[in-house]
Amino acid sequence: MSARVTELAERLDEAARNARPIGRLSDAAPLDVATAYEVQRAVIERRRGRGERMAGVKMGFTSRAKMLQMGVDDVIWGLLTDAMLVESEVDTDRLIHPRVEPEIAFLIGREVRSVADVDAAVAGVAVGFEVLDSRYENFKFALPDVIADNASAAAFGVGAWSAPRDLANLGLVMEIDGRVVQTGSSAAILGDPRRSLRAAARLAAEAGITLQPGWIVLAGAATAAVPLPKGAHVRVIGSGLGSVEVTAR
Ligand code: OOG
Ligand code: MG
Repeated sequence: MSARVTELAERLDEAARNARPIGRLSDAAPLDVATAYEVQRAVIERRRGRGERMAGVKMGFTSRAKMLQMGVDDVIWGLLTDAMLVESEVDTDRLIHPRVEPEIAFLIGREVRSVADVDAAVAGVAVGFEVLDSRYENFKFALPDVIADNASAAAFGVGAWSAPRDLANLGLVMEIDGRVVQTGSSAAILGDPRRSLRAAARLAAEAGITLQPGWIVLAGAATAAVPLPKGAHVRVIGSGLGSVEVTAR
């Protein structure tokens, strides 16, 4: 690992740990996508060094709504650890400027040996949410910045798992304090969230990462993300998939 990758990973990791944003890396010096993914891996290695364990992967910018919101037009991915998985509460004091978005989640049931194998390896599907927290000032970044910043991953949660089923066109609703703030369809996620799952398997294979039993794959938000103020109660409902709730503390 180059000294630059180490240094950038340290800056991003410290920004997250102290909940203090930093300037965009790409403003200071050009950053290419490959180096950005090295930084992302180095950030995760630091977290693993503190005892966190890999819990899955997340896809980003798999819908037009997200690409338009953030001004980025490439699918990316990030890595999830067990420390990011929350049950009913998320602690926003530890975050900079959190946002929440609806997700479709896949549960991996057995080791994924190839991209062609990933559909059959799915043990469950669920509706989920993701709490994003860009480590960059004003939540503004270029593509390599957000890749290095682990695709803004901060926290996530999933509802009850259902048996694998067709997800091509599910209605998704996100409420905050009982008011609908976003509605969308799973079709917004690359036409079908399973395409996102396959993309995750492909990216994992390219990165030399094997999707493991018990890991979760977040397919990406079907809608734009919304700010998550302290005290907010969020509910995401997926038609036929039930719901998941979280309160921001
Ligand atoms: C990057 C994360 C994108 C998604 O579901 O598309 C993402 C961001 O919007 O800050 O998680
Ligand atoms: Mg997301």
